[in-house]
Amino acid sequence: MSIFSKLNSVIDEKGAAYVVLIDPDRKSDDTLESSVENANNSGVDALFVGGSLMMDMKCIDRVKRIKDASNIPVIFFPGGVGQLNSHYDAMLFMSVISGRNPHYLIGEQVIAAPMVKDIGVETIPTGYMLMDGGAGSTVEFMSGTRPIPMNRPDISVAHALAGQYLGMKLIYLEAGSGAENSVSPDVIKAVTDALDIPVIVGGGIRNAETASEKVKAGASIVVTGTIIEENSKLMSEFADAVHWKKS
Ligand code: 1GP
Repeated sequence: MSIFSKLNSVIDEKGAAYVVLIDPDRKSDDTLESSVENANNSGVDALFVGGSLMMDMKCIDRVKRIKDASNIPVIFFPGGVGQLNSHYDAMLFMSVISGRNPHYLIGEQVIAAPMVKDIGVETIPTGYMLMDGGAGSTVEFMSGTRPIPMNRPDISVAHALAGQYLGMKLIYLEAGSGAENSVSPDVIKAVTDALDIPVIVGGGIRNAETASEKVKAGASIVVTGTIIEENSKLMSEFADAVHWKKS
């Protein structure tokens, strides 16, 4: 079964999937194995691995350590083609569709494509939409793109629909890591009402109540990163809040 099908079965069975983002940068070096073990035992459905900035050359080694410790899918969440390697179970093959920077719309993807074919990793076509989370995100700076204003659900819906019609299998609504404001329920509801494909929501989600608000508004996958770096014991609370369909 593909990783994408597995995610879809989780969404069907549990209402929504809970994903933890691990940044394979040096700041996570000492805690990698313990975070992954916590995720294995806390009802986390998958790990996203990636970050916008790598401050040393040990990314590949850390991804391998994550993969070795994990018994849930390890999915590449690319900050750039330089983080591609053969240790992932699948990758979000993303395009920053909220932006107008050709390099992040198609440039990085063209550089990556022959390597992706060589590695043979499963690709999940994903339309990535950067939303204005109020804090001026690293993604905004690194991608050289403007985020979509949070108070304009109509703009978000138009972008997300364009992604769906281009054949994307997932839409990612991203407020940016450490965002002051996570993606608003109004935007999530407008986008998920209009779309037939699952929507991922991440950025600035710091407690289980907020995670629950995202799934109630229509999110199919909720991602947390920063709060779990601060306190990995919260994973099971988040998993419980996101898995709203109880068997
Ligand atoms: C993943 O960028 C997010 O979409 C993670 O955001 O670090 O704020 O949880 P946080």
